[in-house]
Amino acid sequence: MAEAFPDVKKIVYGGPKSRNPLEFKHYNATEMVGGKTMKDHLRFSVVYWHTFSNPLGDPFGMGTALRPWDDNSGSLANAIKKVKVAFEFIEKLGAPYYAFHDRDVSPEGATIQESHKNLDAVARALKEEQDRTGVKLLWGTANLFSNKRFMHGAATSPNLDVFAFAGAQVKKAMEVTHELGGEGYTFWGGREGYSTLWNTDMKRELDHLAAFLHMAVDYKKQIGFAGPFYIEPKPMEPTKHQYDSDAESCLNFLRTYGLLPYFKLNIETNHASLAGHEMEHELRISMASDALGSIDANTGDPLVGWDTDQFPTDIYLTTKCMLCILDMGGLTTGGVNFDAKVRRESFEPIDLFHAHIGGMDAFARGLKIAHAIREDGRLASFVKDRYASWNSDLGKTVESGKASFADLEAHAFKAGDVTSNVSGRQEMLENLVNEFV
Ligand code: XUL
Ligand code: CO
Repeated sequence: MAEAFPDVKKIVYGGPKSRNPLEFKHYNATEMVGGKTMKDHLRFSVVYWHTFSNPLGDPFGMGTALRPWDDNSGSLANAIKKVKVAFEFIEKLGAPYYAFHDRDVSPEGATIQESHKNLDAVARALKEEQDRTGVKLLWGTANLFSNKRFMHGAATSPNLDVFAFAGAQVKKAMEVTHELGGEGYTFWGGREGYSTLWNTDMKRELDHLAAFLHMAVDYKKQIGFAGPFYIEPKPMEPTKHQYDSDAESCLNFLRTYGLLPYFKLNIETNHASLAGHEMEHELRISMASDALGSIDANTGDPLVGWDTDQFPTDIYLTTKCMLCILDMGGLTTGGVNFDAKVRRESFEPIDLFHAHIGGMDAFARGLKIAHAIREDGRLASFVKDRYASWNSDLGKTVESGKASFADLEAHAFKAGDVTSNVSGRQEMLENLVNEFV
């Protein structure tokens, strides 16, 4: 088969002075940062859906993307042909991982049995290309939101037939993910939420979702799938309220239903901003429960109210992400997964390279800056010193859960009115970070 990107050679590291848009300026896969290669720190992943299957439509207009490899037949043969294109792209880019939904890679058949067969056929092609290139599967997932049968949700649908269909689909997607050596499996509740509470029994829907996820846990054990499950929070869109609204609501749900031991969170930047949080907030709150698994690296546009899934280019954003990731000791099964799409106006195949190169460079810079901030140590010591009063005997008693209100009262009576507050020094710390950016 002729190459899909004949004008693009393997993307190499050209260094910060390079003026070649098809070279990395900062991402140098084998360069060591703090005892680990950039490749191992960042674990970049390309998503199949936006990169190879998204025609770039928006609510006001049809797709604009030029994708010469797509004959728009929706046929199995075309899907298998596209696998080669995808791996040519990923290999030339030098990303070690990819991620997919079942329906991005293979077409839905007339029956679910036929859909399963289609997926098996494409999985064989994916396996061949994985073996040929060494590119690995970061995670798989099932698309439980595009087909009209999922109009009321999947695991939270009021219709048990839909719930069962979704179960059959996830079962198969888990099997295929496992066969392909996937390092994790993601649940994003595409339509698990509601549009109006007039027609919704919320408690029952949450119970159903938990039952569904428990079945997934049982099946994971049955087939010996060792990787973690990820839940990907998102507050809204397409429904007005999604049950997996943000990290805290996911953690509460998982704990309530005894699911937390089996799940970590996959945090996406644009979803965090739709939830009214900073990405860093979502990452830190996940880390507080030892539940940060992976990130969907993208960004929104503050002036456009929806999930625009743009490529991340903001160095402060990537620095904050990498500070969190380094603070937790690095990614293990997770990755920096570009759940991002080129703009509708960037319709040529080459734009896919520009977008990914920019995202990878932005994260490489974020990594280097975050590492330098940690090496410098001033930021961390400031935070540590800010809590110095807690190193007292009383502080230790409170933190060990042994103090009472009477102890606090005795302390307050003795200390009198508080004169010991010190400045939070926000501006000084912002300046300090700017020394490194
Ligand atoms: C949707 C989204 C999904 C998930 C996988 O906003 O982020 O693509 O990442 O289903
Ligand atoms: Co995502």
